[in-house]
Amino acid sequence: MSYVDEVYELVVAKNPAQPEFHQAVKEVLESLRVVIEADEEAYRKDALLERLTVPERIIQFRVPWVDDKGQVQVNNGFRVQFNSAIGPYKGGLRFHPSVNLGIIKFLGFEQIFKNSLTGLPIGGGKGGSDFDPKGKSDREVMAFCQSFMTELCKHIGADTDVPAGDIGVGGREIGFLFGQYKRIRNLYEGVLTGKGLTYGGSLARTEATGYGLLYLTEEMLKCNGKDIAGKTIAVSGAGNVAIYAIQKAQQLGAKPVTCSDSTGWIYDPDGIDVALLKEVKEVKRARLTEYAAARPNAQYHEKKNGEHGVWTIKCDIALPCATQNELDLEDAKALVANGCFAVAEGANMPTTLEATEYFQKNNVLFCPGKASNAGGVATSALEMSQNSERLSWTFEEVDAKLKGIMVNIFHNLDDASKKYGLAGNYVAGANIAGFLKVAEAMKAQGIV
Ligand code: NDP
Ligand code: 2IT
Repeated sequence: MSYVDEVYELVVAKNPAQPEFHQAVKEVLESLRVVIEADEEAYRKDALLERLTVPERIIQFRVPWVDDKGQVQVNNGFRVQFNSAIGPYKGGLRFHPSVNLGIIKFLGFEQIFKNSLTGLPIGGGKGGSDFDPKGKSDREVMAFCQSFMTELCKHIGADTDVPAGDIGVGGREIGFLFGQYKRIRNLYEGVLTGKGLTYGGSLARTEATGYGLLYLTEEMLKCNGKDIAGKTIAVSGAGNVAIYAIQKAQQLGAKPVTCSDSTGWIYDPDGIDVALLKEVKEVKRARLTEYAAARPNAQYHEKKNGEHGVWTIKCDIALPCATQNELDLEDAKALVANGCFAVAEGANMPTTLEATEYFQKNNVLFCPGKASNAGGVATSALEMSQNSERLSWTFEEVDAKLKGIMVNIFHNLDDASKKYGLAGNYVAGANIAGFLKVAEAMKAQGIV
């Protein structure tokens, strides 16, 4: 059996009931086949792939907190420190009821390659909890965050592991987490990114993932003889990534016409009203029904099981920005039938493996999240640089660096795909380019 297949079987056997982790590993290993098989014995002797797929450290802990009724609640907390070959662990925290160890491992594994692609010195990690911030008071969120950080602070630090936001973790949560870290450790350091601007945050970090997604999409289109201006875009999600993707798409002359949340979705044929969307989601933390109520031409659809939501709308470009496996084979078929020619992932692994294959077979330009959503973590690394030099850069400086990084990422994966005879396969290009740097660093550092 080939080394790649052997390691994949081992991962499945040793990590039972973690389907998202298996899926992420499968995608990466399939892409690496051409690289590994060219030098299989050396990789096997070093157990490079086994070391790559086993996290350096997993921290799992109890998070007890008291709700507004005086009831004690208990959640599970996780931090997976996956790979520190090229820098301190770096990656977000996700607070969502679906969070379990397998999901955090899939996200941490993806983060290794994403962070490598940014060209910046950051290793891969991820964490989170099955805590649901929805419907909780600010005091409850604070109580949870303080309890979560009381344990997490023993394992992180500006040069060790630097968490940030992800689903359910935004500016409010980062503030509470930072306050508790500083209080317990008595250290004012850049231990978290996505901080508020008054206490060490970077301008443009809030916008970075969505803006970066559009910078990369624009470059991918340009290199394939297409222009983003005038294109209709279907976007899913209505959170941090989706909102700023919609905003930048509009600035580039495109027309995003959809968004969605966990309970329903919007089709707004006039184009999404970003100011209204921000008011509903960022300020009121309300449902999209409030968006529809304020926009007479917008249609609101309740989310139903097995229904294909935003992907049934005719569009040129699709940007999935909500969550993993939200775009399946049926959705891919509907998009292709409607003339969609490009897909770039804002979320982490939103497209199933079958859907990805379908896009590739049908010549849809497809960019995987580990490349197209890397603008968030890249700007987090820029926040770390600013914290280290105790200076703040202007919005324009950070935004220009972000754009340069995204354009560079696209060319790196495009070049890697061509070098290995897989031109146009940006999934393979991203995985190979991300892997080579990490593998080189791991080899140089010996068996650790
Ligand atoms: P937010 O919490 O800000 O927003 C998430 C959005 O997706 C919300 O609209 C939410 O709905 C919706 N959503 C979440 N879970 C589901 C679900 N199971 N079904 C349907 N809709 C769902 O998170 P982000 O925007 O930060 O993250 C979105 C994606 O982007 C994630 O995959 C994340 O890992 C990825 N990502 C985020 C980065 C960042 O910097 N924030 C960087 C790179 C990737 P509702 O409003 O109802 O909660
Ligand atoms: O998935 C991701 O890249 C993030 N949630 C952002 C991580 C970070 O450290 O900014």
